[in-house]
Amino acid sequence: MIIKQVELETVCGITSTMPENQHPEIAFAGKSNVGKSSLINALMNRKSLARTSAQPGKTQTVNFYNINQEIYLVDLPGYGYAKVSQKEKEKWGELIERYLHESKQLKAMFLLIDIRHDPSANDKEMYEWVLYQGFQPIIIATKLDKIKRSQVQKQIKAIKTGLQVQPGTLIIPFSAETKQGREEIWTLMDRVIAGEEIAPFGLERE
Ligand SMILES: Nc1nc2c(ncn2[C@@H]2O[C@H](COP(=O)(O)OP(=O)(O)OP(=O)(O)O)[C@@H](O)[C@H]2O)c(=O)[nH]1
Ligand SMILES: [Mg+2]
Repeated sequence: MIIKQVELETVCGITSTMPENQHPEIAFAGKSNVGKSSLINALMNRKSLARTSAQPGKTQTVNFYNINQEIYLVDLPGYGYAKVSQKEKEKWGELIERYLHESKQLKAMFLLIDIRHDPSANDKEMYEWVLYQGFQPIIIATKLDKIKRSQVQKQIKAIKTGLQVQPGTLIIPFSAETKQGREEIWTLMDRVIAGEEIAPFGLERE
């Protein structure tokens, strides 16, 4: 896709009503600090439209980025950030859950996992929960520039094993620094825009 126009169109907090968008949505989930907002910037060719931070817990709302009036990238709050209260964690969890339940345009979910680390219990929970919601998430292994090339296959295997991914699950290594993986992710998103299912659905959506 040639990006002509991008805009942060809607920001939803815990008390907001979700928008009833008319174009396909693609959502990005993952633990705090994994690189969701950085990936969204890279996909949009913007340096800082999606706010990023070295401090975890930067994105605390569901943010809808409209590209060319054709597609929405949806930046979700991160989970698993130790420093917020249990109550706050529950609120963010509810926000993500409400988005997944209420969106009528959500066509694909990307789940981001830091390529340097084995998936956490929270990652596993999120993966299973997304499956349960009827999506087979595409995994993006982030921060590819932070490991040696010789470690990549081993870490991808660790992610596969750690999450116990469904057969056929795509895992795409990506770096927001070098932009490696960007084209592959856009190819998938273009197929979503064209109305194709980009991953086999393990379960029917409710
Ligand atoms: N080296 C490197 N750093 C990255 C990469 N992606 C993100 N970062 C850094 O990791 C930190 C967190 O990135 P964000 O994009 O804000 O992460 P997030 O998942 O949106 O975090 P929350 O909004 O807190 O959930 C920032 O300091 C980024 O610059 C990457 O591919 N390579
Ligand atoms: Mg963020």
